[in-house]
Amino acid sequence: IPVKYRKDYKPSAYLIHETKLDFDLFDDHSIVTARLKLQANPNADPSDSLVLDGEELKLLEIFINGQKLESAQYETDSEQLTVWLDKVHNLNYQQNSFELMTKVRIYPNTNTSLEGLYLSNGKFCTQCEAEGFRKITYYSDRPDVMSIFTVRIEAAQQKYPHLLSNGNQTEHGKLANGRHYAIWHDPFRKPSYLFALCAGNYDLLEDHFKTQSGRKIKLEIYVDKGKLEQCHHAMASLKKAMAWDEEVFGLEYDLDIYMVVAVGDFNMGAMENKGLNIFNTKYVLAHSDTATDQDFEDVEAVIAHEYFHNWTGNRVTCRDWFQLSLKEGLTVFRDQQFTADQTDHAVKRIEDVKVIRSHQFAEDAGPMAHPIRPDSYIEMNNFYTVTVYNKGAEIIRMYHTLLGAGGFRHGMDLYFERHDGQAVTCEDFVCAMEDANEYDLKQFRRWYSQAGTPELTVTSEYDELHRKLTLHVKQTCPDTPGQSNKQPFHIPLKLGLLDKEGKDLPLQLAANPEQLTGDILHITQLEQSFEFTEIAQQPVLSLLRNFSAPVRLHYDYNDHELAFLFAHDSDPFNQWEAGQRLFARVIWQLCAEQEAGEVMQFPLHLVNAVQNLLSSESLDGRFKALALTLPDIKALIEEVERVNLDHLIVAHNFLKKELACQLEMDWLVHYQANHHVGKFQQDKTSIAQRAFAGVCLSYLVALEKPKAYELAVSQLLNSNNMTDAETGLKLLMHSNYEDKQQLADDFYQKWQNEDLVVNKWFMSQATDPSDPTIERVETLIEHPAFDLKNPNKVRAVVGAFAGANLAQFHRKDGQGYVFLAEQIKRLYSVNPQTAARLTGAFNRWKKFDDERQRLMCEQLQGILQLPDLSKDVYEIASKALG
Ligand code: DPP
Ligand code: ZN
Repeated sequence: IPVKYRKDYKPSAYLIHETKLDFDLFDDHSIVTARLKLQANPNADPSDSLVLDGEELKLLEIFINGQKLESAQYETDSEQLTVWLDKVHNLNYQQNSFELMTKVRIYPNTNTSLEGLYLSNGKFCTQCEAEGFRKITYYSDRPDVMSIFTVRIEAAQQKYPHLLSNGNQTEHGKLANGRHYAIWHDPFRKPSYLFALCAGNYDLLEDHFKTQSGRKIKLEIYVDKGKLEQCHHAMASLKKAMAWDEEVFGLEYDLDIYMVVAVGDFNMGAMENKGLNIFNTKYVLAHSDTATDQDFEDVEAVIAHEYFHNWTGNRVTCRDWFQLSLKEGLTVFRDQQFTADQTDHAVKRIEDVKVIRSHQFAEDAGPMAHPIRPDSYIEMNNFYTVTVYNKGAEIIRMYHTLLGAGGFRHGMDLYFERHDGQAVTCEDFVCAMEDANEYDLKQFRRWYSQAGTPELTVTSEYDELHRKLTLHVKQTCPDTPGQSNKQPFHIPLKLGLLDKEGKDLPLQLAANPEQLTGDILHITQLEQSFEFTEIAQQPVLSLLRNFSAPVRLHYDYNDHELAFLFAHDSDPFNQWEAGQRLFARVIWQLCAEQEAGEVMQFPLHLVNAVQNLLSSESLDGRFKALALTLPDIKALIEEVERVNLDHLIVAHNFLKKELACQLEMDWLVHYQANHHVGKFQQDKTSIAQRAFAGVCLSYLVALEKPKAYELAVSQLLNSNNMTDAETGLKLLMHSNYEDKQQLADDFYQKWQNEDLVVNKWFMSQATDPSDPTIERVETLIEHPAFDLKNPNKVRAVVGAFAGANLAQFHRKDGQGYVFLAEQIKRLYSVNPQTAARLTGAFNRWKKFDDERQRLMCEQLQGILQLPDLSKDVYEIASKALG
């Protein structure tokens, strides 16, 4: 199985100046005619053969400059078309441009991979990133080949009244036999991965946006019939995103029309095709009856993300797929900033860091560890990862931290000034930041090349006599597959020193003042010491404020210091962090007690800390909800070399239940004060109250008392919004409530026509930690609402089970592993991408006990034995076994 390497990059031998595509769409096949204006690339090695990518295409005709090619002049295999240009008569292919015409037949109706052109709920749509365009026509399917596209679409008018592609519609009309056509022209050069086509019968929401320069942009959202009422939030989000990008980055939209099409069958969240975004319905549709507050926030974020790609991704794109983080890390950072501005900076930061700790740290420490700019891959689709996206965004955030908002903006301006219209590299981005700010980023570049999560170990000494505080900082980074002996990173360590009242003391270094910028300490060496002067009293250290770098921090806090930070830290991220550390310490202590065969002891000092937080008048409800949530088990697992999962789960449950008991009245009082049944509102205060009330209810349900179950049942049945209903449903499904099956059945009856709600129903059952769940999940995949071909459904049942139900997935008898492997076997030829994602659930097998390790490896080996295994799944499974 071939591996692709970043170092092997070569420019394409031929450029494609113009791309004219004709689509003749029929229910059972489509004919695609491509007319490509090609020219030898002056910046590449000359070649006598033209090699184009193409997969699953039936070549019907091939012409060059109007000359029909004979079989001796070209060849096709399962991946490529090769034309021996030197065998084509009278063709001066080194000097002149020439036209290649191909006509192919494809079968969108049987395309279940959801790459290329396919049908979703009776409507045509495309997904081309990363390498799906080659399933549509023969092409140089790589991001550095950019072309002007003109697209003609023809289809039956009644069934497919809307015919959409990128850019502006220039023509449309009726044809014989009930067919019609439309022609679209995109004036911006683009790579094939940004091509899109949709054809179907949709409901359409129309609006417009006036840009800062006064241009009026048409905005259109296309959805399945009957879903119009669920589009208004997406439209409002789009307008907010457009305004934000003008305001914060001075970036205005460029075409006259911006379209979003929602489809139910989609591998990713959404796709930023030029002028024609295609979205998973999950990230467009939102109505308070069917979507939670979190769903609303997610829709807003993904709408913004894809919109922001118009500049960071489309106007400036990637030279090759190893550079993916160039557009994704940057665009995730931009959408994070946008959401923070719309909601709450601290809450958003905490949510983003939770993703890093639970998912990215795990990836960075596992068999798939890769730098944000990978050096090699077998299947590019496997590299749309939390590392490339979310750690990539953390790296961009560090520029922002180091250079300030103004410096970051200068760097962005220079980046666009230099590279608008080009396909570039991560290195080009670093250079723009460096040159715009005259800032040396030589060492900072290591964040692009070295994988693994750096560890910072900090110790401190206070010298009362000389009013000095000395910090000793050590950095290391573990070996990762193919990389050892890492060089030190440039790590911005944001910190504060708190006096007895919790106020921040002024920061001043005794020597090397350049090592401190404001409250940022520059960690650049393997070991460094810093001396802070004029520190009048022994301070409490608040380190890595706002999670200023994607690292693990080790500092030996005692309980008293953590409680102090939890109560006083002016940095809300670290305030939350202190609480999480307090909880984590208790959980590990409870594990140790089990290990030693002792009775678990609940430490009463927690009660005070939690009670203070609960009753705080100044803290936001969403912040409280996050601070009262126990650390995620996945993140905890990443804190230790190997885990006794059974003890960890027992400890986690014990702590939750003890906190529930100790503070029973408090949970109830705060629940009642924050849970409202009256008129539904979705302002910030109401959202915060729902979040807070939801956490209070989760503690009450942990009491396992009839009274508490009644509250949850009442919330589920009487709520007038999906946030409250889903919270009630989930808590009950995960409890021992005896009538929970009846509640589940009723919920399904009520919502069976809303796919996205049915997915919540699936998920709440698949994540039930109790023992009969595997058997239950076996029945769910037989349920009429389940569909193996629909990734959202697969994720809601199988993905949720394997990724978010640790107790059952890791059941001791290995049945959880068997179940997952069986689903991968059913799926790998239907949808290789989604099957590969599922396979990743085995990645952390080394964390567990010998028996679980053995059981997981057995399943991975079985997967590797499968006939015609897709390279997507092969790459994940083979790397997992190492
Ligand atoms: N659709 C994916 C995203 O927007 C890939 N570009 O991140
Ligand atoms: Zn993206």
